[in-house]
Amino acid sequence: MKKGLILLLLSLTLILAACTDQQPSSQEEEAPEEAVAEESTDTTESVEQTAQESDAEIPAAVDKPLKIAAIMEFSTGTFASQYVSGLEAQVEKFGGEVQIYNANNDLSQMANHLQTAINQGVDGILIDHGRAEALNQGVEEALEKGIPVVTFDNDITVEGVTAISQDDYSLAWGTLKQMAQDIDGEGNIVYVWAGGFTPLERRNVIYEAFLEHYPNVKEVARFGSVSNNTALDSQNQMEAVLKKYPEEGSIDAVFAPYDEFAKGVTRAIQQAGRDEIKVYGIDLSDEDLQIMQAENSPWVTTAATDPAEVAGVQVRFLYQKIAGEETPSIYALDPSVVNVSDLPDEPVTMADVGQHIEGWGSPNAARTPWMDALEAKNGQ
Ligand code: SR1
Repeated sequence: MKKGLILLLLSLTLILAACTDQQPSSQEEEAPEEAVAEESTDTTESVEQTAQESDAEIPAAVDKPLKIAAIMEFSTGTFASQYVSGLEAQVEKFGGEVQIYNANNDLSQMANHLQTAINQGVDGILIDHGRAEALNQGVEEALEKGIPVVTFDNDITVEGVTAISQDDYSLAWGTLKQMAQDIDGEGNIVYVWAGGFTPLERRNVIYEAFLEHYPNVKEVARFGSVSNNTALDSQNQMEAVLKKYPEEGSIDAVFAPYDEFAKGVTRAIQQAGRDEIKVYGIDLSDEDLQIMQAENSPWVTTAATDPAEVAGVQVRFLYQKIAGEETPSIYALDPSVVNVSDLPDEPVTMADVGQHIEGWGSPNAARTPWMDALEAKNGQ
């Protein structure tokens, strides 16, 4: 390993240790390097179980049609739609019913939805995005009333909650590392980002470290907003940047750490005929694959997990909690880096991306043997 890379990894470790938006870990007392490593390894081992006994005894608490509430900050974009499909598929396999509450980017509405779900006496609550300051109180109330909670992509730090993530630090580093190599450690880049969203805040920690490590990489423009049409907004904002930097070669790459950002900037670059600018994104969907695989697409790399799998893991942890099983405080899925150059010429979909990308997917995470029996009983 090169000396520079070792220094970067050391500085990333220090930054991660200081980062306050990470979920509390049961290994908090450990050295930071060990704690970070365990987030993606040891915890995985403890929760990944290959179901061998489909006739395992189903705990009585889950052996009935459960009512699950999914409290979402927003449901726009392909990541969110795949995530919702994943929630519905896993809950249905377990014979339950999930009600989706979409707050349309309004945190106080999200808190209201959480309250509604508690008042309705649901059996379990899933939270997607949102911020602790808006939701902590409701989460505490849910736990007091015996309703288990599993969160995804937020900074809630209430004891008893399992918080899952896509390991945003690895996502960001995976795609930025590829960018650094492609531009040979120097060049002008554009950064698309919006604050206030836990995964984007975490990805930004890595971006800041990346800039420090590569002093010859210069950020020439930054913009970003999350709205009901993030891709279109990003497209418009990128068009303005391209007008400001009209000469070929004045921009080398764009870091767009959310696929709705990446879709928008890719369209702006294509429409301006500036295909020399490469896009490095995060997330993956059928639509993203189509955009990335188009001829001469500027979007060359993305780092991602499968959103449907994220949802499946979250639902399974919730059912484990309802069944009275131990679940970890934190769990991070392992992302993969997807380079267009790794894909064949034929169109690839989410269903077969695993055939081309090593390590893609973790379908057995948070799976207990009785889950097979429960799925079989519900005809799945
Ligand atoms: C506005 S936050 C968008 C991110 O949430 C999920 O973590 C997806 O990865 C997406 O990039």
